[in-house]
Amino acid sequence: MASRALILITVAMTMLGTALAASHTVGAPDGSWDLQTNYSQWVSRIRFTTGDELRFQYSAAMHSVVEVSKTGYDSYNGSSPITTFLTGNDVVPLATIGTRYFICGVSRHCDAGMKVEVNIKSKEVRTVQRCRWTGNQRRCQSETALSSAVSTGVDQSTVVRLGLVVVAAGVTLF
Ligand SMILES: *[C@@H]1O[C@H](CO)[C@@H](O)[C@H](O)[C@H]1NC(C)=O
Ligand SMILES: *[C@@H]1O[C@H](CO)[C@@H](O)[C@H](O)[C@H]1NC(C)=O
Ligand SMILES: [Cu+2]
Repeated sequence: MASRALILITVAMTMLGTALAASHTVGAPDGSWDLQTNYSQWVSRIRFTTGDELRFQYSAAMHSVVEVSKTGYDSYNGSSPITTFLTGNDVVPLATIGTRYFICGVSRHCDAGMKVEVNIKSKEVRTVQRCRWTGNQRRCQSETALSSAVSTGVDQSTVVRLGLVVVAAGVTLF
């Protein structure tokens, strides 16, 4: 019985990881990668976690995407790019924790606001278990939530919450 429980948990974790990786179209839904969108406002509404991806959608004739260092970002300088994207439908996987910086490579577009700074946090799976006795049966409910390791210690786990219910009838599964 113990090994069956273990398999159940493993499957649940894998599904969580896949199902909750998000694709963030930059600027969406109100804007896109353009000269109008306020990107600091856009990022403030989103939680970026490892495994997510950014998608830049724009007219390739009008704009580009240049990933730069913080120095390049702060000085609107794309002359030492980390990566340059030009297709108009560029996907950037966010594989690791950290801050990444993107600007438009077209002259003066960065100064005009086409710059976005993305802070990628870790994906942390937390399982909370509650058990209750009814007669001689023990029922356990296990809730798995995704949260992010936030340096301030503030719990912001409510963004995505999946309830996983495992009922153990008469046996202790966990
Ligand atoms: C973008 O939005 C932020 C936060 O709402 C605001 O402080 C800032 O002034 C805006 N920037 C521009 C260029 O409108
Ligand atoms: C941009 O950065 C490069 C080095 O990365 C530097 O040589 C160049 O002078 C910078 N341009 C401006 C306008 O600051
Ligand atoms: Cu541009």
